[in-house]
Amino acid sequence: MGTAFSIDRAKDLDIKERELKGNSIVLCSFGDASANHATALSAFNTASWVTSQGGHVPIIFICEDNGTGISVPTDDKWIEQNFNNRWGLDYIQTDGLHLIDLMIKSRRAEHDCRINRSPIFLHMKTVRLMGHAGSDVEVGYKSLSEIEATEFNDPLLHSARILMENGCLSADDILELYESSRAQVNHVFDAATLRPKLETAEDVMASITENRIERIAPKYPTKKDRAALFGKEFKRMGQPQHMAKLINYALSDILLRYENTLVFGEDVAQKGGVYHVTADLYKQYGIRRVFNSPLDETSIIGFGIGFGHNGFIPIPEIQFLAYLHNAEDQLRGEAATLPFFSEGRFTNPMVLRVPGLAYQKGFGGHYHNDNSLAIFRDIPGVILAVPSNGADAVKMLRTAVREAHENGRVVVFVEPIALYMTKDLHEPKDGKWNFEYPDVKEEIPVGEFATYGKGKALTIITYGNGLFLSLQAQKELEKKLKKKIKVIDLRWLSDIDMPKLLKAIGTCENVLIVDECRRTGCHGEGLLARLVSESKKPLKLKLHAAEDSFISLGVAATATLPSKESIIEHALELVNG
Ligand SMILES: Cc1ncc(C[n+]2csc(CCOP(=O)(O)OP(=O)(O)O)c2C)c(N)n1
Ligand SMILES: [Mg+2]
Repeated sequence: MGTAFSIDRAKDLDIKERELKGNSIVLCSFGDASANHATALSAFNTASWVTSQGGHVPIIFICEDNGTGISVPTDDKWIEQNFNNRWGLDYIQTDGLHLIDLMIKSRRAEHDCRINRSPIFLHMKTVRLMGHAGSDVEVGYKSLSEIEATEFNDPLLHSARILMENGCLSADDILELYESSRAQVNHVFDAATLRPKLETAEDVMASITENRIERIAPKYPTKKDRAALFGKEFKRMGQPQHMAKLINYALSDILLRYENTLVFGEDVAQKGGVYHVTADLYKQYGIRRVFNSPLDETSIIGFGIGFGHNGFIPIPEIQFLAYLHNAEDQLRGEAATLPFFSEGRFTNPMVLRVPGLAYQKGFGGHYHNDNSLAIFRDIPGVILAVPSNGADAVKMLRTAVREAHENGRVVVFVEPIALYMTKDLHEPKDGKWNFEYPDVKEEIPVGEFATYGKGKALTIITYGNGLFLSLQAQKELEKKLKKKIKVIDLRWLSDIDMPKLLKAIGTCENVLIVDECRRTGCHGEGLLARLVSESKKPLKLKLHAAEDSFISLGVAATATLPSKESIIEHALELVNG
């Protein structure tokens, strides 16, 4: 669906990296049982939704209805009743056992789809022969008479009969066609079995991040272009600003530099996002590059996947971290696995922005303040960025887009909501969490962490809100300990450079990991294990993570989370204990 949506958009915007011709259409095939799947329903719904908004989604959904999903029957009328009358989705039914009907209806579907650039549901009735797969024994759930009745309706025999009855082919022609097809299949089979096999772990893993994209990032925009884009704001860009504003500037600049980038998600266009992070982008770039999605996270990432296939670098937004779970299969089962499945022939470059994590004041609860990134810990190949301040966020976002553009990578960019508008670090009006907008050429490479202080009494390793709180704690701890400590901001939670991290810990014995996420499955848990197994010298280690709880409302909103005070307490226990 996303790919279909990308076709006319790529043509309109004249995206030079586009893969599909402007008049292409997409054919999406699936079975009657699969038509019930949430992901499939999301695709049908979103294709109709985009059509209802005047958008173009040239796709033919072909449902091969054999009346069964492995052993579970589908009612004869189920598919027709469900899809026959949906707004924005044209329904065409065809008899898969009747070759001529099939050809006429398929051509009509293709013609209508190509001309109208709108979705079609082609319902093809057929049969299933010989069980679902090798290990499936039909007699376990079907009677012999049912199996015989189906065998009698072998589509191949029906097709041969129809071709002979209509004088298209003779019996000999059909047999010849049959044998030459057999030879062709055997040939392809032999070629496939002779191909080199994957043998080592390195062989297998290369394809997780492999890509055959040969792209380099476009030139930086000129000062003149940027001045024209930002208008009055251009002069103000030198002043220190909070993270939300800085990310907003960065997105504007990215859209200017990379003509193949798109920003979309719930409320990102006219409203400018719930936290105004995408404010004005719609005005600057228009509806073709900055647009609202339907309320469906599956489709948001689905759009991203499809646009990524067709030369775009999508920058979708999931409105809040907890809602990522509604779409996690798009990330794990589709986007992240595609290069692996295809030996890098296909990738889904994308930068998925996810405002999230806890500590919001006066708003939140268990959805809007969710504090778990565990879902991203076990997806191979996904880059995970969690900036802690505006300047880092800008530089990391640029890296994320370049990684997607040049290397086809999927980058998840988690923005700590509580720090969006934060300006002060130690005391009101100190302005220490406001930062200047970094020069357009500045980036922070994946895996590069930041170190605050050089002290050896203690190393705190953290990220996101944890960094903010640990820097507050650092000030007091150094007074209490009468010694200096250092705080490390990981910035990237994937691709942690362990040798460099161990070097940064250096001769320091005490290491406190501060993780704002729920203890079970948090990245700090993994880091703890790695430090134990990879450090050559014994370390005194402690993990201070959030409780295994959801976030409550009201005064207890931060009760389960690390705080400045609790960090100090754990640090003193570690150093003095
Ligand atoms: C998300 C998901 N759930 C379950 C399965 C296991 N599975 C594979 S095929 C199948 C039945 C599919 O039936 P249908 O969509 O009617 O296609 P058919 O095999 O009949 O062509 C199931 C349950 C799967 N592949 N993916
Ligand atoms: Mg089926």
